[in-house]
Amino acid sequence: MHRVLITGASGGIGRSLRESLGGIYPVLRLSDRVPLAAARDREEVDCTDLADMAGVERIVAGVDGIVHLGGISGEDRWEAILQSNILGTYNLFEAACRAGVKRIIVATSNHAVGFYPRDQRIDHRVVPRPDSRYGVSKAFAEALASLYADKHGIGFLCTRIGNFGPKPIDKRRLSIWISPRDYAQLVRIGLEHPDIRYEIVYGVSNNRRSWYDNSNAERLGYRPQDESEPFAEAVLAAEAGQSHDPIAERYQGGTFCAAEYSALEPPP
Ligand code: 15L
Repeated sequence: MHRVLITGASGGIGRSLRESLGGIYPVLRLSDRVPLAAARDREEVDCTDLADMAGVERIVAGVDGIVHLGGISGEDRWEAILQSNILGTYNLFEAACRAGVKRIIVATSNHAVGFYPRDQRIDHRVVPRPDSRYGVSKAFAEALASLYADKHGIGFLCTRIGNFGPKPIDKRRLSIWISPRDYAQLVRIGLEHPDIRYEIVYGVSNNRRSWYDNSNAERLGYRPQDESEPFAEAVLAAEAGQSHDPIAERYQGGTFCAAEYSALEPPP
């Protein structure tokens, strides 16, 4: 890997990877639709909207691997999701294919499978159960990655990220938290592992309360360094006595499941 492109580089995960991957790969190309901090040594910076194919063709030129974080990172209007997450991801994979990019790490999300109940442990083989239009766009990204892997031979690591941050912020996040250094480790596996064709893994730390069987990530060499349990007592104490929406409580996607919910019977 000589030149690695990060899309969505101005977001929280992008800023963190800018630090942790800088110095590992000879050139980091950073792109976002909003302006980024000026390029430092061994960096290239570009301002591009992924919905603009000409701009996307420009940012993928000469790139060996991509970390695709770009797009809307939560629920939104369909029109916005369509432009940023659906069209933007299509443009990126198509342009990357034409440019001969070999590896793409996809930031998908726990919300691609958010309607699985919390009492069910799921692995990378379950069918998607999106909990939102946003979750549908992540399931779309996973399906599109599968197409470009099978038909065009690009290697994809789809990381279903739980919740990225310095520490878990509530009870639900105790089950899905991932620390910055654990996510950086997963991204490096995606870029450097010699045998990746199409893989789905969960982007979570070593959490005792996890809802995921992440054996596929372990098989690829992932050894998370962090866990949520040391934060549990403080997190649970802060939430004590709070009432929760029953749909949000029942399913892994939490409030994403409860938002706009109108079914008469809760799904299984
Ligand atoms: C996500 O996919 C979002 O990008 C992030 O903002 C959080 O909402 C996270 O999921 C979560 O489920 O906590």
